[in-house]
Amino acid sequence: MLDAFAKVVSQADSRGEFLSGEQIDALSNLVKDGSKRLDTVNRITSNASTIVTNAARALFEEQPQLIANGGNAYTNRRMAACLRDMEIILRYVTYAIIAGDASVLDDRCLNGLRETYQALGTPGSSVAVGVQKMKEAAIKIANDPNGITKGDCSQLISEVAGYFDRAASAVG
Ligand code: PEB
Repeated sequence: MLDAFAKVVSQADSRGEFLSGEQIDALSNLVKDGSKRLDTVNRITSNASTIVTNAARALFEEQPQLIANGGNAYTNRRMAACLRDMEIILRYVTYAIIAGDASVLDDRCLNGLRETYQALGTPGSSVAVGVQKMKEAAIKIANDPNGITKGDCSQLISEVAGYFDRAASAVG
């Protein structure tokens, strides 16, 4: 598990080199825009249960067979497992955002997840749709201009979108 700083150190060390100017510049920008990152994680984290619940509701509206008798989210136990899975994925996405690096998401959440769903008979493509819905909601919340210093967050938001896309394509 790496963060943006540890990653650069590990890359440089594997070549036995000092950090390059570009690497230092990139980290310097990351520090400069650090409050945007912290605010984004704070907003997504404080709205996690809303994000998960609304995404699940929208998923079940689009794919009602999941909650029909015999569906993959039918019974309280499976519904709870489904909501829990979405929450786990969202939690690891927030870790990746704060770390500025996808490795925590890859190593601790996505690695082997497709195979787990295959073994369980859970449709990964439906999980992917749920993740995309969480992405839309999370970005809307992160981009809300109310109550926050306004600034250009486009780069950070596309990084955030990338972590959700990564999670969706790991299972979909
Ligand atoms: C992954 N999910 C499930 C299980 C595991 C995971 C390991 C089996 C064990 C259990 O039930 O607890 N666990 C989860 C995860 C990590 C982890 C992401 C990462 C670190 O440790 N069912 C649907 C939807 C979808 C869904 C499409 C969007 O219809 C999920 C939610 N996951 C779902 C369901 C089960 C499950 C288990 C329903 C229960 C499957 C079953 O027992 O039939």
